Amino acid sequence: MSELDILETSLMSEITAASDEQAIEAVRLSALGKKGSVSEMLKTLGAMSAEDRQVKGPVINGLKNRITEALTVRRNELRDAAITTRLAAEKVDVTLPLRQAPAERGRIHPISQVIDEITAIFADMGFSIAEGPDVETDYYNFTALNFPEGHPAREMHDTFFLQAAEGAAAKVLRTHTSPVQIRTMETQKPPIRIVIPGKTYRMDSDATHTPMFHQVEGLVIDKTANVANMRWVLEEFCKAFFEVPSLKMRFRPSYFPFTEPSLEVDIQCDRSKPGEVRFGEGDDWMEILGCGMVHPNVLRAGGLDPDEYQGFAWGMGIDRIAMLKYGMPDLRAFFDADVRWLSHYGFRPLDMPSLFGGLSQ
Ligand code: 2U9
Repeated sequence: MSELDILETSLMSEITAASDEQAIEAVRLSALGKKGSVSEMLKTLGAMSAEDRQVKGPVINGLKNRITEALTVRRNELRDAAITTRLAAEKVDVTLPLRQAPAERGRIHPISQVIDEITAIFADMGFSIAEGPDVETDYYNFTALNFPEGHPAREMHDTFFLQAAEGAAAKVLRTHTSPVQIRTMETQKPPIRIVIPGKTYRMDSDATHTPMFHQVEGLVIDKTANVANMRWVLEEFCKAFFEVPSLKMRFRPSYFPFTEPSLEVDIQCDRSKPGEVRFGEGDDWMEILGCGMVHPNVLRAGGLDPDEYQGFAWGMGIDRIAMLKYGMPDLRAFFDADVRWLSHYGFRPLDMPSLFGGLSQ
């Protein structure tokens, strides 16, 4: 075997053995690079006689061409194999279900949902939403609302008092959202139509009371507001909220310092099935809210003349009506921050309640 044949055999077996594109490049450099074995042979042609060159030239060039061709074939094989392996590794199963986006996994707390439902109903009737501070002065929480100094109704509210600064009057955690109505009356000219959802605080804690709870109140003030208007607003609200076409209401006389007359409202319900309450049917009653005509002293405290303006107001506990509507048995679970409870009772974030799209879907 000639030197050339030995070299060719050895290079061909190196080409066959190359297992990736990097290895084939190494073989190419060792044969055809500047100092490669085949390149070195080609260089010997220059020093040969014309006759020798005529014989050896085609032989060495033939070797170079066969090696070049073999390198190209093997490089293409290796490139194709690499692509096939990569495609197999990066295969995507488009039939797999999508992972839920965070916005879909999250749930709206039932209290937030019920606040959204209530405000959607009143917004549809032309009311605005008003808000105010949780920490209030004694004046806005009591005095302006016709609770006289030392009046037993102040104790009725089991108020949380905050530590007073030197020489200053103690502030309170608001016991109702009513201070917001006084603040609104002070700054807005009637007609006023507002609803006020928010957190309220009373020193009370048992199976049916939590120290922080949620209320929604409403206020209408103009020159002609009357009990008949109030009755209509509350009846429309209850029908829309409990999603029933009709519903009987019963008004009973009551007492609140800030309204005169004051009334408590019951709605018709059916409690004949254990563990279930249905509204708008049956002949049982359930207390749902309190209301009344705004007391003249309260109008005066808000800067309005009771001979010119009159108004009505109402209030209800959000937590209780949320439990009634969605059948949640334990009030305290509302505030436990238990994700298992929330994923069961919570609402989908993009299903915003509206009167046209459905309140609770
Ligand atoms: C102003 C004038 C009048 C708000 C009212 C009620 C009746 C009422 C309770 C229901 C259950 C609170 O959560 S609860 O304990 N509220 O019955 N609230 S009238 O009357 C106002 C408020 C502000 C200036």
